[in-house]
Parts: sequence; structure tokens; C-alpha cells
Amino acid sequence: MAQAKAYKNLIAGEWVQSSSGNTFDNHNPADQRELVGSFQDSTSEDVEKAVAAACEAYSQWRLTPAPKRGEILFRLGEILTHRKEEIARDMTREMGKILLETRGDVQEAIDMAYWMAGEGRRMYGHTTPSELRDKFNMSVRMPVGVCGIISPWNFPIAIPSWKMLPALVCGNTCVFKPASDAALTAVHFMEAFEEAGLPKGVANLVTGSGSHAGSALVEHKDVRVVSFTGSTSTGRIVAQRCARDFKKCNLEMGGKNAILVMEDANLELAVDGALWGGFGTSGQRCTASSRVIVHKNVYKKFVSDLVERTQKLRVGNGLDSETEMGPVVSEKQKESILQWLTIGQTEGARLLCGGRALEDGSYQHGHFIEPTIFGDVDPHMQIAQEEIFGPVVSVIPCSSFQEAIEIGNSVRYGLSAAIYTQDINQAFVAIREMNTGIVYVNAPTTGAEIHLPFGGTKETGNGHREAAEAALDVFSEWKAVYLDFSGHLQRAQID
Ligand code: UN1
Repeated sequence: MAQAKAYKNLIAGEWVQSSSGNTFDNHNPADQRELVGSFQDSTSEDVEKAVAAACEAYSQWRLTPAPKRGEILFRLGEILTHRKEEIARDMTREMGKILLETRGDVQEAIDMAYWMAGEGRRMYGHTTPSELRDKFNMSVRMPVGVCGIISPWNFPIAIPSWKMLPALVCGNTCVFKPASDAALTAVHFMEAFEEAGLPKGVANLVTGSGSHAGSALVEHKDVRVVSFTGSTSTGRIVAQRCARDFKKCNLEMGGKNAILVMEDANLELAVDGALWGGFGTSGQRCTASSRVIVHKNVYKKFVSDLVERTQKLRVGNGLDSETEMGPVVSEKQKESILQWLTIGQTEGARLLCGGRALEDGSYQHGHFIEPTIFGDVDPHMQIAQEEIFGPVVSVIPCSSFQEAIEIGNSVRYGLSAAIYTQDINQAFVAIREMNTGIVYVNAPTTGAEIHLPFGGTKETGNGHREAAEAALDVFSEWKAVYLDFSGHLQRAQID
């Protein structure tokens, strides 16, 4: 059993305690007896200090040439590559998903580090002809200032990297408030920044609750960008507070993603996809395939194969290489998922497998839930409309491709969608018609790569995208520059 340690905040390059003098403990969700660490329960005073440090560091960091900023991110990528296994193991210990997936999580941050390192040498603006003689026009990206980064526990390093790495390469500085259930990975991330040679105060860490530390960060007048991933209800509050002070604000929120399985689909492939998309990360992904809409002509076979495979999934401690699905993150999350299981049955959905907490034997000290499938789900049921964020998949029968599209779009979220079909025409119609930010063909709704924009429509987002070049739009302002070398006054739109 690992030795539990007290971890600190990182402010202005110093590891410091919270002014509150309080800490909170994190326990392993697979075995509550293991204390993973204790972390600072920060106050608005700590946030104040962190923002002041970020403001001070900004004056130099914004003037550091972008390729140099990129070189530090490249080194970060190398350090994370070197420490991948160690960070992945700690991530599994603190939030439960299996080692295979936590390695992938670290890999996603490595990918982002290399991409953003390259962005330091690109960061393209435009040159465009002037309508006047002897005049030169161009646009350049400018940093915005201090960024408040608020991230969830389900992707403890990938999501912070989607936010902080584009912020930093653009010349901004950051104050990072990670989810409490993923505080240890956040500490590792900051250590990697330090080792990569990021100057003091450019990235600061403040752990603690959303209601104190998170809220103080969003409210702080010197924070000019807020990047938040979490629930739609919290995102709505963040957006309203940012609007008051005209802060830039990017939100990644809920999802209720559907896989459409058409009658010509390769059913074996579709079952593989539904299993991975539905139960990967114990269903705790905003991209999780929580709905599967299946054509009635293949419904029976698909459902019986999916149930058979689901019942065979090995649930357990994510550090065990045999385990295919880990625990859910916390007691609170477990209780919330169990309530959804009751709601599903009350609404009249057919429970096909799972449906209970696992509490005996090796499960007794963890937060385990059986992978669960509801069949014959009506698209209007709450379990088919709301994000459950747990290992619960709703299978919905449909009669046609058109109906599948309609059901797919009939939710308030719009993150990711998938279609299994062999018909190229049908695939392209689905790509066009699904009102989501991401569409997959013959693959489940999870598995986004960092070189394409990530984000969603409707109540999933607020029009921004993370990752790829699109992320730079969140963390920079355009400046248009006009150089007149004619030596006399020229009047645009007149001369
Ligand atoms: C999330 O669920 O919050 O596409 C992010 C995926 C991952 C990222 C998920 N690359 O499933």
C-alpha cells in the first residue's frame, strides 16, 4: 500500500499550503481503505495569490518568443512520456479507470504537448491585400492574459492539457483548479511543467472545492479567460458570471451520445463498439455511448450479443491487468447512478443485465456497479434523455434510418454520434444530419484525437472547440495590423 502524502498548491513556483490550513483526503475508489493523498482545501485568498502570481509572470511570458514557449511544451511531452506509467498508475488509484485507459489519458496529454509545441512555430495569422496602394495588412494572434482552468476528474491529465497547453503557447498564464477527485494527477502535471523549465508563476495550481476555489477563480477580475469542463448546470453558472465581466469563456458540458446501428451493419463490430463506448471509463465520459439506437430487423440479435458480452465483462480494480471495467469515482457518483437504475425501471425500461451495486467479497471496499443494459427504451424516457455518467446503456429500437436520426437528435446535448452501416450514402447523410460536434462511422462515440476540434452543439457547449488549431481561438485575440508606407494620408473606402 502506497504511503499517503500531503500535497501542496503551486503558486509563483513555490509549493505552499492553503491559507485555510485545511486539507481534504482522497481515497482509492477501488478500495476505500487506501488513502491516496491529502490536498489543500484552498480559499479565495489562495486564488488571489495564484492570480497575482500569474499576472506578474504574464508580463514576461507574453514576450517570450512563441517557438521558445513551444520548446518548453516539447520538453513537457518528453517528460510525460518518460513518466507515463507512474502517472497512469496514480491516476487509476485516484479515480479508478483501468490502467489501459489511464495510459491513454497520459498519451493524450503527450500528443497535445507535441502538437502545441509545433504550434509555437506556426500560430499562423493572415496577410491580405490592401484596397489602397503602398499599404500592408495582416492579422496576428495576441495572448489574452490570465486563464482560469477548471477541469473534471474523468480525464485528469488529458483535459487539463487541452486547456493549458494552447493557453501557454499563445503566451497566457494559468491558474489551474482541478477536480478534487483528480488532484494527485494535477500535482504530477505541475511537477512535469516545473521539470520542463516553465518559468515560475506561468502555471499555478490551486486545489479545493468548486464552490470556494473554483468560484473565486471564475469571479476574479484579473482572470480574462475561463475554460471549464463539467456539468451543464455548473457551466450555465460559469457562463453567466463570465458574461457579467465580458470574460472569454469556453465550456465543455454534458453528452447523451448515440450509436445508430443500421440493418446492414457489421453487427460484431457494432457490439464491440457499443461495449467499449458504453462501458469504457465505467461510462463516465462525456463522449460515452449511452444510447444505442438499433434497427428493428437486427435488434434481437444485436441485443442478445451485447448482453452476452456485457455479462462477461470483468469488473474490478483497474490496476489488475485482467480488469475490463473499474469502479465509479466516488460514493456520491455511485449513489447518483443507482438512482438512475431505479428511475429506468420505474419508467418501464426492460432491465436486460446488471442493475445493481457490487458489494460482496473483493468489491466490498470500493464503489462498483454492474455494467447495465436497459432494452426497449422509449426515447422520451429520462434514462434516454439525461446524462447518467455511469455504466448504463439504453438500447432503443427504431424502424428506419430516418427515425434513427430523429431519435439521435432528440436530446438537449450534441457532443458525439456514431453510425454503423456499410452504406456510404447513408453514412454521409448521418454525418450531415447528426447535430453534434463529432461524428464517427463504424466506430463508437468515444476516442477523439487531439488534432481535430473537440466539442459539441446545443447544451454541450457554447460554440467553442478544444484541441487542434481551434483551441487557439479560445486563448488568443486577433489583432489586425495596417502599415501604410505611402507617405501620405490614404482614406479607406474613400480614396
Ligand atoms: C470526456 O469524456 O470528457 O473522445 C473527454 C474521448 C476522449 C476524451 C473524452 N478522447 O472519448
